[in-house]
Amino acid sequence: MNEQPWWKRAVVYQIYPKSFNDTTGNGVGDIQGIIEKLDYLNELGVDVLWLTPMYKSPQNDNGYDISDYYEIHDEYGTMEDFERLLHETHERGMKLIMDIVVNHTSTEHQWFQEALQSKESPYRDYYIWKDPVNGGAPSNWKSKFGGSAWAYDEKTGQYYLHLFDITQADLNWENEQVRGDIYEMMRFWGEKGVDGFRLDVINLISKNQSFPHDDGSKAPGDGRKFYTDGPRVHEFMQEMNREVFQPYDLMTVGEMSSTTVDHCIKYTAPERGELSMTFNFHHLKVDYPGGEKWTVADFDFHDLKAILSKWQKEMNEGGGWNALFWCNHDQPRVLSRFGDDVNYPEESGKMLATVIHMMQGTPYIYQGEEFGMTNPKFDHIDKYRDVESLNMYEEFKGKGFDDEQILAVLKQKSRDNSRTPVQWNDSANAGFTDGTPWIDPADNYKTINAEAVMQKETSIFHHYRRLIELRKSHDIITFGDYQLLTPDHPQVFAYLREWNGEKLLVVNNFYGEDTTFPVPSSVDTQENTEVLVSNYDDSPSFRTEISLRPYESVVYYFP
Ligand code: TEU
Repeated sequence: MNEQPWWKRAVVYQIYPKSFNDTTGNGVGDIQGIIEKLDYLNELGVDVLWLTPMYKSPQNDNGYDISDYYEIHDEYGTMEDFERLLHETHERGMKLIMDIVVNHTSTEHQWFQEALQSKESPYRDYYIWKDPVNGGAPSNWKSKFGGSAWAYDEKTGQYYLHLFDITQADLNWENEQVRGDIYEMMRFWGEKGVDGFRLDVINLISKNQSFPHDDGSKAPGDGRKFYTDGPRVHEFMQEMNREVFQPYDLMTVGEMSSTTVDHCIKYTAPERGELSMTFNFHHLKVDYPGGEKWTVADFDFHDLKAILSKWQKEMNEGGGWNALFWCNHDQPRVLSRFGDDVNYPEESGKMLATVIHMMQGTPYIYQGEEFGMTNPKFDHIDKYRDVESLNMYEEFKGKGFDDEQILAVLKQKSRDNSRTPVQWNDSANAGFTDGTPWIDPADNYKTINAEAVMQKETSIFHHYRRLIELRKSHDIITFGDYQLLTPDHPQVFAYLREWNGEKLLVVNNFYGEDTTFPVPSSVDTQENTEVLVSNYDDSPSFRTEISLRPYESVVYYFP
């Protein structure tokens, strides 16, 4: 197994710099703030740090709108600061990957500014421009942040495409020069010594070149089928791999919007030379009834198990590789979403961690998840910052909803739920800043904070440490086959991992009531086996009928 790439055994930690740690007092996190916390991250035991975009940006989408790929955004620090961070990370034996956003640039990027000058500009074709159709937009596609995906430019009389915010113009990947410039930029970061990339919405870069109307009966104007995993996307990934990833030996993770298992196998099967691994979001849509995100809803437990299990099984069989995660900067906090952040924060936080960390793939931890950060439950629209949330607020106001109704949805679904400052200690502003934070911390920071959990041996933090250690000592966690044992149990998510004659039985109660799990007779096990990890200090030793307390989670290892 030693010929396996290093990142298969790795655990990644995601840093959202804006909310991580502020050392200048301007209310925004910075690079020096990350450096200060490297020892903490090292103690947690993670192998790789992923930084969301830190490039120069007008920050309309918190850095996913890049205006210069070669510069560090000044609120975060300088290029020298970045180089020091990279050095200090490497000194501690960790690696660092950058977030690369190349589906679009900010409209403030020089390429777009040049393109705006005239239709003849050499940069015009760097973006996607279309003439009006019947005096309106070229197609009915919608932006993912609300409204049309096309914006009209008065001066030149054409529309440009923006799948996200109006200030995020989609690049034209059909243009070879665009691709060449992007690869050159990526090599610049490769030369600096970064260890890999997380590639933002990379499966959207190849569009159906007729940009057709989407008449889909369920969601007219959705448009996704014309640009998701599009016609030339695998060709582009292979080109990028040859031009950049291979020469610098980079680890890469693609963020795949609305993708399929078949495509993700193609993106990640090693012999195809595309990416190391992929994020997909299907398991995080189990609280979108009928596909609708903007509604208050419980999650569908049956679907959650089915979807995660499908990806475990099919990616393994197809030779692909999953990135495993519950949360990121676009998702609500997992503890508030699939756990119980009021009655069982410790138990459910640990249980959720175990569920993901015992699966096949490379786990990602989102800042603060390791000690049980929750949604902030903001009760006023003034507290929200995210462009998507603010757009939705306006859209729903326009449809006649009142504040109370809209806030109930944002409280559950807003991306700001995971963007509040990391709660370092119980001092003012959770120890994140001496100034005024760009977004308020959740007010539970007095009790839920990194300092407190590090001192307590039985805390969620130490549970995460243990899970990370186990991945290093038990290859079955990384490589074993996967089988779901409880597709229909109303409360239990239990699965079996098998590898080289070893077995791992992972049993989790997803709810606040006691329950039992009768181990299927097909699972050939012996009594009194080792409990590898659990979330109660007196978890039962193995028997064929396992009783579980609220959110109880036990992992049995059969060598
Ligand atoms: O997100 C891509 C994406 O489509 C979603 O996760 C999106 O935020 C969600 O569907 C909205 O409900 C990536 C980045 O992670 C995100 O922060 C950026 O805003 C987006 O791309 C544009 O660059």
